[in-house]
Amino acid sequence: MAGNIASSLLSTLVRGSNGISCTPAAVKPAQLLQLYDIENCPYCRLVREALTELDLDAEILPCPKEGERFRPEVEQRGGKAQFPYLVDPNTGIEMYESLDIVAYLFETYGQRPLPLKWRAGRLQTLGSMLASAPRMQQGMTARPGVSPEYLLELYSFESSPYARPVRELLCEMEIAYILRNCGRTELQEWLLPPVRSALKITPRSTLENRLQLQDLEGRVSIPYLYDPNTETGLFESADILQYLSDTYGC
Ligand SMILES: N[C@@H](CCC(=O)N[C@@H](CS)C(=O)NCC(=O)O)C(=O)O
Repeated sequence: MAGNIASSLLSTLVRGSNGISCTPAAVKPAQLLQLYDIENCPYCRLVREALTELDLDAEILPCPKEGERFRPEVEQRGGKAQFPYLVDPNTGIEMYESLDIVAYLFETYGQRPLPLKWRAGRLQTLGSMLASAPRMQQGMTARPGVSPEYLLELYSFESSPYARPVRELLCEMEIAYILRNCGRTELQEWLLPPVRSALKITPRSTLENRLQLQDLEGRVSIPYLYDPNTETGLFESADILQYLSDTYGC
């Protein structure tokens, strides 16, 4: 597990502050956005970073290589197996191309100019490719798993080194989930949860998902998985990975 987190941390460091801090979108979609996604795909990462930065939730439909659960849907809807693929039931728009999707999200929901870093889109793609390298094949290829009846919910932010392995396993197992974004808006949130507890600091986030988690569990630590099928809520990436394998592995 230590090696797993170390290489995940390397991916996080490569992306600098991308996919961590957020300024919430001006408008929140009434219905969940749907993202057909491969976790370690550098293009998909860009879209998930934008989701964190805009504080937008989404239903993630994992499409790892050799996956049979959601891949065919993309081919039927858009005509080819290329990822990411965004479906927005609020506007009826469906689209390929990571940088077009990022621009669409900022325009439609952010309702603010596309930040400068996103205008240098090709540089972002290159940086994201470098961030994929340390994770190699993790989160890329399907492994057999059972499909839960109700959608799991993952409280996460894109560049969390602890949330990444959980998203990778969900992707490999082709388990669809609601991505509940929990980006950072407060300086104190950069302190790791154990340090916060030791110093008795409770950051006062205004983000809906962070407030919800604080109310639900009395603390905010990322990742947090809620499984409505078994009414189980879990912090700690290692425990979540074990739970997913035990509950939905074949
Ligand atoms: N220009 C596209 C490139 C997307 C792309 O090449 N995605 C790869 C995954 S990283 C893909 O769809 N490969 C086909 C496959 O996985 O079957 C974008 O920015 O979205």
